[in-house]
Amino acid sequence: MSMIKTIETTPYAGQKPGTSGLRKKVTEFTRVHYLENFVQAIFNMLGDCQGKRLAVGGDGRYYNRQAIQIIARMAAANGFSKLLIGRDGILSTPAMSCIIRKYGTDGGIILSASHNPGGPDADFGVKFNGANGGPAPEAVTEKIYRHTLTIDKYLTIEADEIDLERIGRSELGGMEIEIIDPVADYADLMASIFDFEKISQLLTNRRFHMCFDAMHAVTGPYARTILEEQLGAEPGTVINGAPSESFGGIHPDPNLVHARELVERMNGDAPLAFGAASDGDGDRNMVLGSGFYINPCDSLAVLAANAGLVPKYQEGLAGVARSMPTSRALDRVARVLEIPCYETPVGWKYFGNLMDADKITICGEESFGTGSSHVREKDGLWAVLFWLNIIVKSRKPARSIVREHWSQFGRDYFTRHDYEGLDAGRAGEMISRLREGVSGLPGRQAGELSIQAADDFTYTDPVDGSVSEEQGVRIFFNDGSRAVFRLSGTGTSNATLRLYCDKYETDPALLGLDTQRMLAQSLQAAGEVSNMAEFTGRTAPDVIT
Ligand code: VG1
Ligand code: CO
Repeated sequence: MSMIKTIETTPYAGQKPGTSGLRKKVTEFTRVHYLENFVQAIFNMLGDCQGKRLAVGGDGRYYNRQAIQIIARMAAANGFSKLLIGRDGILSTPAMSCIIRKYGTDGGIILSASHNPGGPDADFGVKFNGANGGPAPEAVTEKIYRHTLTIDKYLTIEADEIDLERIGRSELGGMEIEIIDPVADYADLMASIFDFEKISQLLTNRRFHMCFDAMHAVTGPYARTILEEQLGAEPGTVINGAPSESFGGIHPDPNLVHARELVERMNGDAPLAFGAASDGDGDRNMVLGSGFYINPCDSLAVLAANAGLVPKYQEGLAGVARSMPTSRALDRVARVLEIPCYETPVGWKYFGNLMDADKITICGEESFGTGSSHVREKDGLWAVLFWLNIIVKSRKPARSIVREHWSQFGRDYFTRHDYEGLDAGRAGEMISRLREGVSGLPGRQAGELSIQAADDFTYTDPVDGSVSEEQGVRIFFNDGSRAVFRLSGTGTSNATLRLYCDKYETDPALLGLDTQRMLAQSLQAAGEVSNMAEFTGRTAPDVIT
């Protein structure tokens, strides 16, 4: 048994987990004891770690492997009995959730900054998931944070590096290490949910061509195994499929701007039938029909409406949920299905309790995230397989599925405008002003519209009663449209302001129009009410989705 070493340390300010774990620049994470402090704070939050088992893995970005070596030595010193690690240090976020649940570990540590870029000058992140496989709820991240403020020592051992490449068991300072295939368990789970036989018929049909853009990130090995090897899609269906430490120098963010190669293949003279992309850690998805962009809010609603076509969900859904800024398209489906629809704050951690209590089966966010109770994370590849399952069973192309959905339920036009790199003080002030004045907004005129209702979103968890306040300012206009303001909690420099806007239309003549035009009036009104131009110094957003 190796000697346990107690290393003295002092707290770092700012180790407060945001929407999804602690995200910082690599240059910050590699400061002396920085990562160690945060990891020890997680262990201190867990209490007595003797005999506990943990899963560890990440999205393959720069510093992933080094971080795993550090965490393994610290886990051994803290008394853990076993560590499950994905081969090469790889585990997508949904695969991690699957592993925790399948092997019943006491939790898992995910090394990822999701869609944020990777590399020595880019971003890194650490997220703790609990025994249910889901992101730690607010009460837990708060405890971890409090430990980071008082930390004065951490435990580690002196030991050789563990070999991350070879599947199998070994030992480190009295703790068992098991290197596992990162894909196999996840692939088995997918096969138990969807109609693989039917999907395979579709993917081997010579007239159906699709493309999956893994964006040089973690989903590559998963998509290649499942789509190409198991379901028989032609080789080359998965592009950018080898995870790289810097994600090939791009943002592994599945949207129309960053997934350029995919977007080109979906448009032009000979567009493919179906396209999809996933993000750095594999939990997000963007899906595209032939020359047709599918908004994530619509995608979520379509999946819920057609869940009966998927073997796992054919008995029906317990309920559904969406994050507050996500359009209300899902609510309309829930009403028809006569199931409850919950509205939660932004971030996947709020869905966990609802799933654990069997209140919901499917949920999602406007930020390209959809998932179900098969794990406790959003799941990119799951959403893609869901779409393929619907396409083959309904015998309709993606575009027709969405168009018919709009004719049946009406269309919720939705957009998000991001203002990036803002001065944090000014952006914070803008939100506080809105918040303070929110009760005076109803009745006020804004541009061409008038305000009917406004509030600062507060969520009371229906399962444990915990209350989350200040989750975004909502403004409801007299034409039924809605605007939401909030600040991002995942950035690593300055502030990002998000303005979300949606509007419902049922007139058949108004279902296929341009989103920005349809929402222009509401966006204008929202800008006026918030004095956005004055606070941000900007006249246009940096990113529109
Ligand atoms: C963003 C999205 C949110 C998502 C979060 C983590 O958070 O808006 O919906 O849950 O990223 O996704 P924020 O606070 O920046 O708006 V991921 O794929 O980074 O784990
Ligand atoms: Co992600």
